[in-house]
Amino acid sequence: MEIPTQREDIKALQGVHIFHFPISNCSQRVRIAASEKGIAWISHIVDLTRDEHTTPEYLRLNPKGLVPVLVHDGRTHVESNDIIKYLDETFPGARLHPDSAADLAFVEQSIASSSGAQSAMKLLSHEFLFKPKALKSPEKLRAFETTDADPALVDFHREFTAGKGFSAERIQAAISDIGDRFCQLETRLGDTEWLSGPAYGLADISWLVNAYRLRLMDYPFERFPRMKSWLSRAMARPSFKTGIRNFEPASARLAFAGYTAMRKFRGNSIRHYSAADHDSVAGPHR
Ligand SMILES: N[C@@H](CCC(=O)N[C@@H](CS)C(=O)NCC(=O)O)C(=O)O
Repeated sequence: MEIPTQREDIKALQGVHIFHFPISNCSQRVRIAASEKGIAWISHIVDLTRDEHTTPEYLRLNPKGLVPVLVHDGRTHVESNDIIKYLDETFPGARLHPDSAADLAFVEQSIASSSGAQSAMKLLSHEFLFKPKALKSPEKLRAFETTDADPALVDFHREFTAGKGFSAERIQAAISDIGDRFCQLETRLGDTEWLSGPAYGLADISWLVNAYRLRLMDYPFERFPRMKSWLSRAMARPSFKTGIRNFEPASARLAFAGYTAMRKFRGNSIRHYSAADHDSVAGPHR
């Protein structure tokens, strides 16, 4: 989605510029698409851990205070799933959309589903991976609340910080949301090699970043065997390395693995919540 640009410095940018954060799933989506298309781009890191996405300057680039943002020849585009479609339509290189009308309809629908999954993905990521680092101190939260950031973004961090994580009900609802969407993708993979159709494409890119994120949390992929095998195949592509791995600090991977192992040991990992969701029994310990 293109949005008007007020910043003269942005209007002056030529070529492809991506404003992103290394481990943000939405940023990963755009980097993978750029890599699959063979697009050369200029990187602008927006450090979410330092709240660089809520500075007045950044909010003049994206009033929602979110990454990623694509600037192409001075024009600003937001919403990662729209950006990957834009890159596919605008640039030569590999075609990331299928030929058949039926496949195209599925691609559209599954990309919309991936966009719809973002609130659940964000909640689960903060709860099961980012919590040790992302909980804001009361002072940092107060400072965040006084920015002009989108009220929904402020509410999210307020709820996360106030509860030192999310309630069991909120976690369970997010897991069910993802489970429902995964069921549909699992069915699709019974008919086609890739989510996009016979060839890897936009639907795969859009979901890969979510599936990979869930894998880091030790999501029970054995319940979705086709998704599990699809994820391994998608991760074997060079664009996974250039779009995700190369931007993932080893320290972050270690921290995620350590936190995930600790929650598993304590009996309140995503696996425990998912089992409760699956069996409709009482939830895990908090
Ligand atoms: N619908 C947007 C969602 C973007 C989004 O949620 N970005 C996250 C990172 S993945 C963000 O900027 N979060 C900032 C925060 O939570 O403070 C898109 O697909 O681009």
